[in-house]
Amino acid sequence: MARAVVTLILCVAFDVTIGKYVFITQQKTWSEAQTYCRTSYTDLAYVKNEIDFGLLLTSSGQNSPKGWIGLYRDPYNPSIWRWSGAGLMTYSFWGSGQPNNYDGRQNRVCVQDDKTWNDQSEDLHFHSIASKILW
Ligand SMILES: [Ca+2]
Repeated sequence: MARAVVTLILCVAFDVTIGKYVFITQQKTWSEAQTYCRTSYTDLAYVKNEIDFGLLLTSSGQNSPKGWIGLYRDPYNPSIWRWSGAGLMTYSFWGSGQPNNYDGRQNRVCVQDDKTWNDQSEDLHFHSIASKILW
């Protein structure tokens, strides 16, 4: 009986669809946004492919969902980008000339008005987009 329960729990845990994004209107730093998204939803937005990014772009119900996503520069290897809670970057949509690490302080990623990605300083305040895991 116990084994059946464990098996059932494992099956449920792997039956996860990440496809829902939530636009957070309150402006926060990247770290504040990460904490908020982890508390209220699942995490800052994770984008695994173009389909995900298309869903994200419609998350705000507006034309331009400018805000933080969960992508950050690896502190030990500046050429590597990681998703908050979701591993290495496998898809990106950088804007022209980005990521440029302007002033050597841009280690977090924000969706810009033109719907492309830009590395930004983590202490700036922007809207953000959360991922919400659907069961
Ligand atoms: Ca930049």
